[in-house]
Amino acid sequence: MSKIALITGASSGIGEACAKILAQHNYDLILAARRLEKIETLATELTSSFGIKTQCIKLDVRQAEEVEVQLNALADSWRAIDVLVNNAGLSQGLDPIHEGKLADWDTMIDTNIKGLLYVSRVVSPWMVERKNGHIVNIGSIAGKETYANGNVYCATKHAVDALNKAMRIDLLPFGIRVTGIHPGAVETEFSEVRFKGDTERAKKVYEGFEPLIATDIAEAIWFAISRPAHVNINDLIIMPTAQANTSHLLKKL
Ligand code: NDP
Ligand code: 8X3
Repeated sequence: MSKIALITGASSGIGEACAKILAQHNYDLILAARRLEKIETLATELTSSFGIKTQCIKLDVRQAEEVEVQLNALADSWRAIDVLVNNAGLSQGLDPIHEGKLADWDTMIDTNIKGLLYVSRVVSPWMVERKNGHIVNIGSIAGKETYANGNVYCATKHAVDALNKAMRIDLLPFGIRVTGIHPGAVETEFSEVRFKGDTERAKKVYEGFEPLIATDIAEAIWFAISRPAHVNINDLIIMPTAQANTSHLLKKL
């Protein structure tokens, strides 16, 4: 029987790359994101290339009730989720704390922390009942360090890091594995979203060095979930070779 994975934020970047790698390994996939047409296109491609089954859910992880209703609408056979990848997340703005925009702060907190919690609150009891499952939380190097003007984004990813550790304790009696994946700079739609569609500014973030690509992170996720059942990868920090930490990035411009 094929395994089942639920990936949030599967419409681009790391989530999309993760869907592709799991499909190659014969996972049936529940793909969730706000941009339904994107995940539907991806699902069609993966179904025809790999013969897997897919479910697409138009989901805004910030909406607690929507998360509960949409996920609970899954048929019993789809609730047997083996892997949950809590990937949906974003940054908004890059302002010093005294100039930060409340709306940006709310969006990041609601998506990166509360969204991850809402999804986990529905899915983890299904794993507990089956005494089986693996939760992969996408944190960030921003969850291990802070950097200038990263303030609230860093705080949300520090929260993910804390939740990752806390989930591992609470879910220990049920044999559920919990892994934190913490990337440095990955070239995705991330900077375009952070700079609200300013593509020129976003492009500059990745100029002068070789950033990670989404597949680099998807491969690390696959490594973690494909370990034997007695092995848990607690935490992986994955950086471009050109990036030592959040403030030391070697650019050759
Ligand atoms: P992308 O912008 O390419 O992808 C983000 C994904 O999150 C999209 O699929 C988007 O889907 C989804 N998403 C955003 N908000 C919501 C929401 N409210 N409800 C549901 N889905 C949502 O960026 P990445 O692939 O880079 O980001 C994936 C994760 O990796 C994030 O958690 C990010 O913080 C983290 N990360 C990224 C790094 C980077 O340098 N790129 C480095 C470290 C961590 P849609 O818009 O369709 O809803
Ligand atoms: C994304 C990486 O350094 O822009 O989480 O915060 S960083």
